[in-house]
Amino acid sequence: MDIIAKAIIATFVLSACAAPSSLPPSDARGAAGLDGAPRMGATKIYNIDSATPTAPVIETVLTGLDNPRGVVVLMDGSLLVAEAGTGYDAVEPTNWTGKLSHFQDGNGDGDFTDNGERIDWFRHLPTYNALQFFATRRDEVNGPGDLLRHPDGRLFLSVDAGLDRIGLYEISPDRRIGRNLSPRSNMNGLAFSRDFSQIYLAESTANALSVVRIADGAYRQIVQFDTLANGQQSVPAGLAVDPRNGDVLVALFSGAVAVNGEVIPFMPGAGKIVRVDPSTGTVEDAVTGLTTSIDVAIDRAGSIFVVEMTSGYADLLDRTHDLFDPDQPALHGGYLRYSGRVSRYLPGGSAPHILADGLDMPTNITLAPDGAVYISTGQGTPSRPIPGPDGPTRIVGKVIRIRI
Ligand SMILES: [Ca+2]
Ligand SMILES: [Ca+2]
Ligand SMILES: [Ca+2]
Repeated sequence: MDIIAKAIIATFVLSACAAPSSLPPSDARGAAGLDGAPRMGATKIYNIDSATPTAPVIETVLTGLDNPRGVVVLMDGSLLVAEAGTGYDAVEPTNWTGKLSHFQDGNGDGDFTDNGERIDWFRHLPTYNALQFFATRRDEVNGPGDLLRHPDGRLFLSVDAGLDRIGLYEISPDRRIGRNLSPRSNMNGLAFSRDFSQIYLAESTANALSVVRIADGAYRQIVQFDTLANGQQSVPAGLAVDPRNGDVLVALFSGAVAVNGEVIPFMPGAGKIVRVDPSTGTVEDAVTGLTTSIDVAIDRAGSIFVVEMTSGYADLLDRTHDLFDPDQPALHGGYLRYSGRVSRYLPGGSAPHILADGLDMPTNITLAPDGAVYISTGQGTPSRPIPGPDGPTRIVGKVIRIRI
């Protein structure tokens, strides 16, 4: 059994909020995309930046995964990918399905899906579904989460294994799981400080931004975020460090909110990206009006990339819903499927460029050394029937690459 299996312990992020009541889907971003087409549909590509001669190219480089989350792109172009697993919380740890794997494009065809291109480092990390643990009424899988690679070769992986079983694990280059640097509130987003001596933590349940020193594990909370405009919790979910000045950008997902006496999972438009000075804890808005903003990235020029997981909520589930029954009706399962998107905000405050729309529940963004953007998609119980853009389909975890 993995050391991690014995040691891990926590609570869930996005389910830090109360169980919402059943309501129809809503979409504050409107019923149509920028091209006037329905928001829910096949992945669409926009080119609304007149200075960019070509549209972004979107490719699926990995498919068939179980809740891909953190992605690290190595200098040779290979990928390290954390998967939160299927969410099936088996009694026997050897049946756990959280994973950390290395993918190499052995045949050079641009994807990582061919025979021999996957090497599993850890195949039995913890996994669970928040629907069953916390009666969130949403299909939300947790387990291995965000992933960082230090220049010295060490990996740092956050793991949420449910109720008081959380960790930020150090993994040596020869694949040994070592110290737990932060057995605290679940950490859905990680980022190194610019000198790689510290790791910033988006503590979703605690609504806090914190930092841990790698050398000795010293922990400091930088700021606990205020509630948002409608009184809901902020639910920090992802973060990134501005390479120009060391500020920390934090994606606030936003939590449940009561409207006219009814609790809804989130208020569309209430999510935002905030900029935090880590030395003072000062917080200011960077991008507002977002819906379920789940991750953020920033490049050396100061362009901010934002991932919004969904545009609305739909088909809340009973706690007893059998997520693993392949004959269940196609239900969204709490969040409107195929309505996530990735946007880029250039420095200077002009309108965002929508790089990809109609994505199925994206969760993580990684900027590669060559400027490509990798997005993890397909949050939820793998193979569960869901409504798709062309009729009923099933949940599939993928990593897509966007070349701008
Ligand atoms: Ca290949
Ligand atoms: Ca291939
Ligand atoms: Ca992330």
